[in-house]
Parts: sequence; structure tokens; C-alpha cells
Amino acid sequence: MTKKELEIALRSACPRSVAECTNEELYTALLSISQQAAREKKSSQGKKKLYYISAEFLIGKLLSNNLINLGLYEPAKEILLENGKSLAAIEETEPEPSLGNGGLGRLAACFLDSIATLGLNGDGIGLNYHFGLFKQLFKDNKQSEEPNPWIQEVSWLTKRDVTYKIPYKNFTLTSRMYDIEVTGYNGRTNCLHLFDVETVDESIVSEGISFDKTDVAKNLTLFLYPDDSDRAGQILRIYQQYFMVSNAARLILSEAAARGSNYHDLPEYAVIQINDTHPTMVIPELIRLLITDHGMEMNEAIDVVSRTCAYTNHTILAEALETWPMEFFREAVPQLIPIMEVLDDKIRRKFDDPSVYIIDKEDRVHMAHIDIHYGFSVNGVAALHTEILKNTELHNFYQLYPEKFNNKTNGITFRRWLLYCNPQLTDFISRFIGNGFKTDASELEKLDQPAISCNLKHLYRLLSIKEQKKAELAQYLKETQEIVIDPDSIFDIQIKRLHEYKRQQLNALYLIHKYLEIKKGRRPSTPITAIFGAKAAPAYVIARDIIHLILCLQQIIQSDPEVRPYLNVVMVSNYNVTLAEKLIPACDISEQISLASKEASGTGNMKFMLNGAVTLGTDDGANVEIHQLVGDSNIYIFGDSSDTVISRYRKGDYCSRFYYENSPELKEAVDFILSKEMLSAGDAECLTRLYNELLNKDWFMTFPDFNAYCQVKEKALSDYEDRASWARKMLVNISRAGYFSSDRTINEYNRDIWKL
Ligand code: AZC
Repeated sequence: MTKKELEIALRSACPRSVAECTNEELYTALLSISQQAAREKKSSQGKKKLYYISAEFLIGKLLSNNLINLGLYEPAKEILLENGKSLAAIEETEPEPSLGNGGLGRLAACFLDSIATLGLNGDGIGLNYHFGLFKQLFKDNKQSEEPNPWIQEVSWLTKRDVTYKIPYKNFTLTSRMYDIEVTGYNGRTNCLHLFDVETVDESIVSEGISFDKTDVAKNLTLFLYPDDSDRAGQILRIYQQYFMVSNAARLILSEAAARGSNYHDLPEYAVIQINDTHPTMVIPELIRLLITDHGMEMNEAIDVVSRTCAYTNHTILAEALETWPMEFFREAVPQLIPIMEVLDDKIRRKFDDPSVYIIDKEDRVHMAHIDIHYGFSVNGVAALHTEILKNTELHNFYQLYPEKFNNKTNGITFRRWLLYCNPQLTDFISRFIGNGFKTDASELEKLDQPAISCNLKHLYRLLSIKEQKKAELAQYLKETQEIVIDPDSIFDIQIKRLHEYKRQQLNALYLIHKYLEIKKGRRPSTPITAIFGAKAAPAYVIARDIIHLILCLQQIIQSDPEVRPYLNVVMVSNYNVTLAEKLIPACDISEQISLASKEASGTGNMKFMLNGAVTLGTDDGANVEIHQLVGDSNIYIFGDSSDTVISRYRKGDYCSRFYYENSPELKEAVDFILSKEMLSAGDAECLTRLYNELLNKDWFMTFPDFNAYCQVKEKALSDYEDRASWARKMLVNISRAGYFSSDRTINEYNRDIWKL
């Protein structure tokens, strides 16, 4: 579509002239134009098709991204500008779909973008949560939760006439499929299929996010990860997961048949990527449907399904590896039990090792075990993570099936995380190396050449882009959250789910230490702004306490005139993709400080690097690969290695109090949690609980890494002062980020697993 054609299309889609339209009207018009253009790019189905099933798709706002991928972004911006309108203002009217929680969901979204960009035949399948993940508010320095409605009259969802009857023990639910078109960059259009239940009732939610967990027909697709701290909540997860995969299985079988499959040859027509264990029930469900609806014999059905399904592991945290009591299945989906018993029985006959059984002696079903035995591929999401799976966490399985294990280091789509969120940096790059990097990210390496890195004018241009993004962020936070930050300070940012293993508490302890240093007169030469963004799972008490600690610290520092000019701590509320798009380009120091061995990969680390932030982190997840790519002098690495950590867990003799007693700085920072300043800003119960947790347990070992963290952070802060040499570090980081394009990752999935 040319600019002229877009102008004509806009004129006919708008109720008035462009200049007279409201932003909402323009949003509606642009949405329908891009949906139309996307549909025209729907491409052939081919023979084999990928289905990426995931409980989360954290897709972010779609308008600008779709315009970019359709080649309509620049013309649309110009036409709007000529009529006194701004695309950015129009975007503000778009609600962000709230279909994900963290990295796993954002990864799924980046993958859909790359699959379509690379012209691959592959759709996503998930659930259409009406309220998604909760909306986070802060009250009295604490997190509170509200529903996050995002589906409006006008939306990217298209209602389809696909519906199925999904059977549960005591009732049947009728499903409905909705589609969101996913267009690649100059690529084809695929679909994200989101299943919903027709009887869902938003009005049953009250007092924040409470609702009757037993009324499944009304609550099934209200929330992503409904609170599972009680039995009803846990069974609700089974209802949700089964709904997702039973719909998926039916769709996959009917599409395969339409493409010519006779079911016996299903693996030639379909490949299913199981994104973490949430979609695991697709395995027994497909087996069941092949037997009951298509007359296949059990052994053959198991074989066919095993050659169709592949599994990705995203975590080694024990609490996230799902196991469900058999009685839950008995209550919700008893039809799967005979299948799961056969699957377990086959394993017991073959292997004399209870650690690989599917049903354990407490009658719990280990979901990951189903995936590993009855899928043809098991992959981790970064080199270190896959090694840990092979050597430690899943070692017994690796010995049984070494050929199934493979690594696929995560990636991010550069369309959203560079072209869209940082057009200034995109222009800077194109000016030197042309536009090839937009489709072949490895070309970014060309940026690291003496003509740029030895030319002060170019380096200062790079710094001035960062300054501009910092000023834009400051402006945005002021307008949207009444948060005031100094754009001339160093922006040090930690944004990710709140979890003890990610160690926001370590960062907070540093900031307490820094606050106390400034009180003693040791002031930093450049002021520091520490920014956090994180949601805590509603039932995760210590995570909520850590948010409380950070918010109290924010209040103390902001009301202290001695410290305020040198140090600022802010926590943005309701951290989401939209905020990430503003925070990441503005960042100087990227905090990636998980306990080594615990962060499977991380993908925020890649987005920051691509936008010229320097990583301050542990040798964990994909940080290890970033470290190898940029070299020691362009990254700040600290802390115990994953080997040390793993063997310390094994010995089981970790004692945080020992470190507390042997480091005066650490002791001072920890004690401050119960100081009179803190207690007057916050809630004694929360602060005491967190203090005790750290002193008596500290399961994620913040104390042993505290001194090293402080030291290396001081080094980063002082290196920042030499602006030219800092700009060179930025340049090296950007130039080495090409490896982390999700196009590279998806090419590897396709080459090794999907074979489309
Ligand atoms: C995340 C991992 O924590 C993160 O390290 C990884 O980069 C990301 O998946 C994508 O692979 N996991 C999750 O978001 N959620 C769960 C349940 O693991």
C-alpha cells in the first residue's frame, strides 16, 4: 500500500476528515485498515504446520507494531502529522492486551513475530483471558490488585465460527475461537488463536480480584494464573489448562485432516511446541481423541503423538515444575486418567527408576515427565540452562534420552525492541551500515569499526540519543504516574517479575547502603536513579514484602533533602510491555542479578543490550552468552558461579547469618530494614517478616554476593563518568546483540525441531 492508497483508505474508514477525527476514531480506522492489509497477506498453508501452545502471549499493543510490519508506519505517521494528529497520542488509546505475566509469555510473542517474518506456517494457541494478569496499584506502600480489562468494542480479536464441546466430569462447556492476526516484518500473516467460553461472566469479580472459584462456567477465562493458594484455585488451573489443550487438539486434528492427513501420518502434518508444562495435557488428550474419535489403537496413538510433540523447559525452580494430585484429575477430567495410567505403566515396565515415573508414590502426576517421555525434543532456553538440565535437574532423563535434549538460546524481535521503541537508534545504525540489519541482525557487527568507535562526534551522537530517550521517559513517567526523575542522572533499571531468585532484594540492600553512605557525606559524582518495575504474584507474601521495602525506601529517600539530589529510587506501577518499551531505551545500567543457576535465560537482558545499556549481572542464563560476546570490559559480572551455588545447595549448609556477622556494610544495610525511619514509613509486620527471612533463610543467597555486588556497581558508576569510553561499551553491546534476534532462535527451532 502506498501513502496515497493509505490516505484513500483512511478517508473511507473515518467518519469525518482525518483532521476532525478523535484519536479513538483514528485508532478504529487504522485498526481496520491494518487488519484488512494483514488478511491480504494470509499465505498458503503448505503441508506441515507448527502449533505453539502457551498459557501466555504477552503481545503488547499491536497498532504500531502491525503498521511497521506492514510497511505502513512511516506513511501513517506522515499523513497524521499533516493533519495535526500524532500516532503516539492515538496509541495511548489502545489498551495493552493483558495475556501474559513474564518472560515466557513475551518470548511466545516474539516467536510469533519471527515465525511470520520468516514465512513459516505456524499459529499460536492460548486462552482469551478477559482480565488477564491483574492490574497493579500501590496503596500505603503496598501492592494491591484490580482486574485489567482490555477487550473493548473495537479490538484486534476476530470472532470465528469455530466452537467445540469440551467435556468435564460434571458438565460440558462450549468454546469459541477468537483470532488475532500476526503479520511478520515484510512477511506472511499467521494467527494467534485464543479460546474462550461463551458463559464467562465478568460481573462475578468483586473486592479487587476475588471471585467464586468453583463456578467454572463463569470464571474459566477471567484471569491468567488465578490464585492457586487453595484447592479450588488449583483445580481451576486444571480446568483452564484442559480447556486450552482440548480445543487445541481438536483444532490441530481437524486442520491436519483438511490438509490431507489420515491421522496415522499426523507428524508429517503437524508439530506442537509445548511452552513449559501448562499445555502438557495436550499429550493425553490427543491420544484420547485419536482413539475415541478416529478409531486408532492405543499404542499407535501414543507413538503418533510422541512424534508430534516437543517440549520447552523455562525454569529449574522446583515450585514451578508442575505436579498435580491425581484426585484433581479425577474431579475435573477423569477421561484422561486411563490414558495417563497407561503412559505411566509403560515407563514403569521400561525403567527401574522411580525418579522418572509419571505418577509418584503420593499419587501426584509430574507434568514435565509426560513431556519428556512422550515428546521427541526437550530444549532449554540458554546454553547454561540446558547444561544444568542435562547435568543436574533432568540428569536421569538425559541418560535415558540424550538425543532428545537440545539448546535454543532465547531471542527477541528487533522490530518491537529496536525499530519501534528506538527509532533514533535505528536511524543512527542505518546511517553507518545500511538497512540490512533489519532482516539479518548479524549485520549489526559492522557497527564495531574504528571509523565509529574512534570518532568522538559519532560517540557523542550515540550518547545524545540515550539522553533523548531518558528525557522522553522522564516526561512519560511524570505525565502518567506523577513520578519525577532527573534525566541527567544515571538510570539503573531492574524490570522483571518479582521473585526472590531474581533478587530485587539485593538491589534494595545496595540502595540502602548507598543511602547510608550519602548520609555519611560520601556522595556520588553523578546522581543515580534506580528504577524498579515488578508485579508480585498475589499469594507470594515475601515478594509483596520486597515491594513494600522498595516503596518505603523510595518514600524515605524522596523526603530526605540531604540525599534526594544524589539518589532517587522509584518503582513504576503496573509494569507491562508498554512501559518496557519506554524504560529499556532509556537505560544506562541493566540489572540482571539473579542467583547464578536460577534464571533460565532472561530476555530483558537482551533488549537492554540492544538499546545500548551495559549489563551489571551474574554469570547466569543468557548473561553468560552476553558476557562471551562483549568480553570482560563491556559488562560488569559479579558473584558466585553457578557451580558454587549448586554445590552449596547440595551441601545444605548455607547460613546467611554468617555473612551478616562478617560484613559490617551488609549488617548495617540489613538492620536498616527495622530502623525507625523504615518502621515509620512502613508496616512492621511486613518488614520484620522480610528481615527474618533474610537473616534465617535467604534461600536465594543474596548475602554471599552482597559485597561483590556493591564493588562492581561502584566500578560501573565510576566508569560511567568517562563518557567516551562508556559510549564505546554501548557500541560494543549494540553490535554484538544480533545473536539475540528471535529470527536466529526460530531458524534453529525450525532446523532442529519443527522441520517445516
Ligand atoms: C521465564 C524464565 O524465568 C526466564 O529466564 C526466561 O527467559 C523466560 O521464561 C523465557 O524462556 N519463565 C517464566 O516466565 N515463567 C515460568 C513459569 O517459568
